[in-house]
Amino acid sequence: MDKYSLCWLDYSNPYIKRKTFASYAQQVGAAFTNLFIDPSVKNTAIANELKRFFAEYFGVALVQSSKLSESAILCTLVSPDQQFHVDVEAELFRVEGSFVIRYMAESRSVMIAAASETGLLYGVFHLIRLFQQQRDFTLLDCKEMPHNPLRLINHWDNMDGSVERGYAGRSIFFENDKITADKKRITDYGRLLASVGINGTVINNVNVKGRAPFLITSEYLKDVAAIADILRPYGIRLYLSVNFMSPVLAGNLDTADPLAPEVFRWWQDRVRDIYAAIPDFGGFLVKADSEYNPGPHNYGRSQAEGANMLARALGPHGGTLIWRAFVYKLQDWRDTSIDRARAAYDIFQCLDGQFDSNVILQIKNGPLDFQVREPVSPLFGKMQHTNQMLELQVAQEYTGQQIDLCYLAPQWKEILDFDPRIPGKKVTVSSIIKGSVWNRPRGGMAAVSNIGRDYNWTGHWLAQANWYAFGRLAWDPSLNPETIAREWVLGSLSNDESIVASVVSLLLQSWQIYEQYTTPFGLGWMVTPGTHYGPSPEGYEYSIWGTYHRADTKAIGVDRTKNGTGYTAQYYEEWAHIYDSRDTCPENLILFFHRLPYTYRMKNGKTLIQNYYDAHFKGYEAMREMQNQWLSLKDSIDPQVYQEVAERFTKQEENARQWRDVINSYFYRKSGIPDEEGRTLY
Ligand code: GCV
Repeated sequence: MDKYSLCWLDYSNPYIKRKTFASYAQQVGAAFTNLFIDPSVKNTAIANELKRFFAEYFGVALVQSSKLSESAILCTLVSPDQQFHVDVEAELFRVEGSFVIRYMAESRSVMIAAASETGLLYGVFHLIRLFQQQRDFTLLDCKEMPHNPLRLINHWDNMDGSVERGYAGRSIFFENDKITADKKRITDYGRLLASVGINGTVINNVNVKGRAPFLITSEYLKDVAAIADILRPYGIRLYLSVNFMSPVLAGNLDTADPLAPEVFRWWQDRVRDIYAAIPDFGGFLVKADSEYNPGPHNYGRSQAEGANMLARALGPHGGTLIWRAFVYKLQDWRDTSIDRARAAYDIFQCLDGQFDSNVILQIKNGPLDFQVREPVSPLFGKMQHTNQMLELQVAQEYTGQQIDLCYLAPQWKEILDFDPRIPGKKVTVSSIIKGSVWNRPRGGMAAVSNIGRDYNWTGHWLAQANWYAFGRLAWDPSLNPETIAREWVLGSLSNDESIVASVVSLLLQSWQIYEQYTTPFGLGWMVTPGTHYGPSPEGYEYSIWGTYHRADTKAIGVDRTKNGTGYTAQYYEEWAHIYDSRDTCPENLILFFHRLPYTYRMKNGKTLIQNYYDAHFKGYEAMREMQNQWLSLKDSIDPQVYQEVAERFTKQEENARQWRDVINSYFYRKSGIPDEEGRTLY
């Protein structure tokens, strides 16, 4: 069994109990002695978590009783229709997972009320968060309702135990084509997910290869069900990625044509077996017709025909079919008429209205692939008759691979707040995916996981903050990245205000700094092919992957305007117009939309190339400042965390220096234009 940290649920961590903690703990200890759990509650995780927290954090042994008492933490189940004595809106309780936390002066107790056991559990974790913030408990009065119905983690874990784009060790679920026996770790995984409100997990890679197509067969179902059993008390439904070709790969059919009756029957049988083993099974996630994965296009069928066939097999059992919009064709780099950025919209927009009501289209945040900055996918807002989900990547595939510090909540927040500017309608990506804009029955947020079997789960200790932040934003997209970062630090690293402020500031700067020393202004794609870490300016330039910048001696970038590939026309008029013009296009995306000469004058009066040089020199210096800021925390935080993060910063420094020098030298050699400030170019 692995040894591992409990991240933000390590209640005995001494570093989060300093300064004013002792007097706060004394107040809490004096105020609460009892625990009342509604007798109808079956889920023991609720009481266990509260007792554990009080014991380990405050040193208080709560006494559980089935009678209402004073000086207690009370967990009460309510029915949305019941006139509840503390006057909470019925509407709130109709949304699964909602809860109320309130201090009740008469009984000197804190009450958590929810309509479901999962809601109570979420309330418990929220109360823990509030205690970690040392809130005045006599003032507690909050209502919480999850914004997104589905808050899903996607693991890209393979059955051999490897993790595609995994930077934190091997899979916590699989090893040697078997499901792992480390049930304890999976229990703590469930606690960590539930503590931030995540309610679904897809445990296997969307590239369903090796033995993975057999996960839905009797060979593995018992073991898959064992994982679902562990996660159930934490309100987490299990999902599986499936290969569209499964009837051929794992069955004995010679076709996977979605319109062939025997194919449908085969899936119906598998689904029936799955629900017999896992009654609350969530559903399937499918990557089809993409990067060598088969799909309905193999049979001349549309994406909707493929998705609906699977959705109809799942539907009678209450399952959801999540279909990824990450579909594009491999291309010849010589062919400038194809623009991969257009692919998802070109393939899916015309299918709006054709997907069944239990299908959700899972759309990556940008049109390409999780670059440090991309415009928001134009599909958000253009699929009014289709359930949609936003797909983010918590794993830092293109953003430093959990070696470089890159807190992504600020990026996600910009995406969630993006308004596609539908004429006459004020909406945001966040309201669209929730489903409320066009009354869609399903929707939510998904993210590619960044965890593995490393001691600290995420490779870089501070990358835990991304995992945490995804859950918090999926629950409440109105939270700001700073608040989330503070919560995470308070639960994980320190409660000393000066340290909290320092780590929060490191986190908040890190994305922009990473962008500066890698590929600012929306350029993207200068990563080393295959690994995607470190610079390789032309690594993808002459490849099949459709991610070109087409730099020559005069200019760089792809013209995606109406005069170029026409990608901008996929947006509503207002954005199309803004992006089409060099003058109005946001500069942080200008090289995504425009092909520009190196001598193009940017708003600060300097040329594009000078801005590129400056960004890299400044980005590197800023990275060094972050490193020094971290080093100044020595002796104030856990020595293991300090040391391991310091080691990551050493590697990040090498990486940032490499990016600075390779990219700057590349542009210098291409353009022949020196740096105005005479800094070294190679
Ligand atoms: C799971 C990118 C990654 C692949 C990943 C793919 C996807 O291309 O590099 O590793 O495959 O995205 O999202 O399906």
